Amino acid sequence: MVTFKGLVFTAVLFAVSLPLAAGTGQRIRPALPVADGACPFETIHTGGVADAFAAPNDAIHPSPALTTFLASVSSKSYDDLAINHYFGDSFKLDECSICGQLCSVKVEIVFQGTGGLDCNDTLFIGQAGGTALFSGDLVSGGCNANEPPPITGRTHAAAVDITTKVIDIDPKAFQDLVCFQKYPWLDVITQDDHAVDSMRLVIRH
Ligand SMILES: [Ca+2]
Ligand SMILES: [Ca+2]
Repeated sequence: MVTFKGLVFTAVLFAVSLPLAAGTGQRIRPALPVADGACPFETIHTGGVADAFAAPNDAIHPSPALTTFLASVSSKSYDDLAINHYFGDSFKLDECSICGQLCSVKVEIVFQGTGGLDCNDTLFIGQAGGTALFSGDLVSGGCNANEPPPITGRTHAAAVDITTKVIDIDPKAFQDLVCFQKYPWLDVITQDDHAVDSMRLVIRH
């Protein structure tokens, strides 16, 4: 019998060969069985490459709504260390993994401060210009938090512990928002003094 831990290990080995989703730059691991009777499958969408901010910068593939928003502000892609810029990217969703039984929905963001006033940065998960499923501090505790010093370059980034933030999204709220939409997307926006290395959306269904 395959264990959940075994599947996580398999996913790491498999990550380099994930297929590209049609019309997007994100990679989606095919739904794999997991040891959970209620939700026997796990689908993972990825954005960017988990490469410790290595060059070249990973491209974003924003939804139409997020594209409109990013055009109205100073914005940047993955791995870009610029301060005072918004980062945004989108997951293009598959109704097969969002409209049936859902047990958990998680967004994982790998990021690091890059200077400026990074302690007050914010995170939005939802649909740009519309409903938020999460809206709050990117750095838990805000400016009272003991955030690691900002990274100053790609070489420096490889030498520090990079932060991974995991946001648990309420499965029902997620489903109410995106299921049965004609072109469902989930947008992620950070503001404004961090670099984002990569993201994952993990759906248990
Ligand atoms: Ca800031
Ligand atoms: Ca990256």
